[in-house]
Amino acid sequence: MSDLDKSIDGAVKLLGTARSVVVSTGAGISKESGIPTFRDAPNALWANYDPQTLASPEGFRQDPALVWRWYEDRRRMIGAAKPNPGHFAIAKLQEFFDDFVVITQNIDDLHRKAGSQNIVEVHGNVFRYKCFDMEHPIEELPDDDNVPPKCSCGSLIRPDVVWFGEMLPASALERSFASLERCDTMLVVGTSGIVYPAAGFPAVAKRAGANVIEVNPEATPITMEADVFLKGPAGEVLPVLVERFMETRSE
Ligand code: BJW
Repeated sequence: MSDLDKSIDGAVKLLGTARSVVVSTGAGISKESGIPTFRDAPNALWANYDPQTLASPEGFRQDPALVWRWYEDRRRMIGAAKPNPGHFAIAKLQEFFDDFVVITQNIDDLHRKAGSQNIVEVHGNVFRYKCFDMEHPIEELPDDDNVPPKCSCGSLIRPDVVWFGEMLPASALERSFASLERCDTMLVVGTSGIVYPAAGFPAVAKRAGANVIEVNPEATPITMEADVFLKGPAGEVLPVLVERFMETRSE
């Protein structure tokens, strides 16, 4: 039996006694859908730009057209992507628990497309828009030639995502902390664990007494606080984990 097999058995045991589960995901879960992670090598078109600068209010103020085009480009790529076996495994797992919440830092909508139901998007969604100055939600983009287009209030329109230095939506934070404080098992998938406050979510769950299972091909700052570390790509590890968990349920 390989080390990974043993660890998966350990994770299955934890899930076997779980009643309240939080799954917290980052860019790594969507990598096997063809969406580059945030800290991957940038694609050639944007190789000269730093995502940390583009994904910030300062970056937008400095060059709104550049940031708008970066998001248009990513939105097209994300729109063409499909959920992978990792997303589907998480959606399958929800069927076994009355209390099951997916907290995602991703803006790509792939958990919803895979069938997950109770999703908290802490960094927004790239398919929604709001205006920069007043945060008016924009239902339909105006049909004009402005780049970025303008809200009826005159402000520039931006994607409804959370940039560095911005507050996360209060309702998403409230739902996240409530679920983290009541869960007994947390699955952390595909996040580098360096962007706060999401990087602190496993510590919140641990303090509240939960077991933490991490899935990632690389160790992260979260690995130290994880009870079980499943080293590998989510699209391979999660289907095996969920399959074995389901076998124990039918025994
Ligand atoms: C696989 C895989 C496979 C690969 N399977 N896995 C406390 C301390 C220090 C700083 C701060 C702090 N609190 C707040 C801050 C400031 C800042 C912050 O955290 N900075 C750090 C960089 C130090 N945080 C904020 O500004 C947040 N706002 C906030 O807290 O407001 C209050 C406040 C403000 C200012 C000061 C203090 C308080 C907002 C953060 C918003 C982040 N926004 C972005 C962009 C969203 C829109 C967009 O996508 O364009 O969110 S940045 C980017 O990082 C994106 C991601 O959601 C986020 C996290 O990235 P993630 O998901 O972890 O991806 P990667 O690429 O980093 O890692 C991928 C992982 O997958 C790796 O581990 C791989 O190994 C793994 N992987 N293949 C599984 N197949």
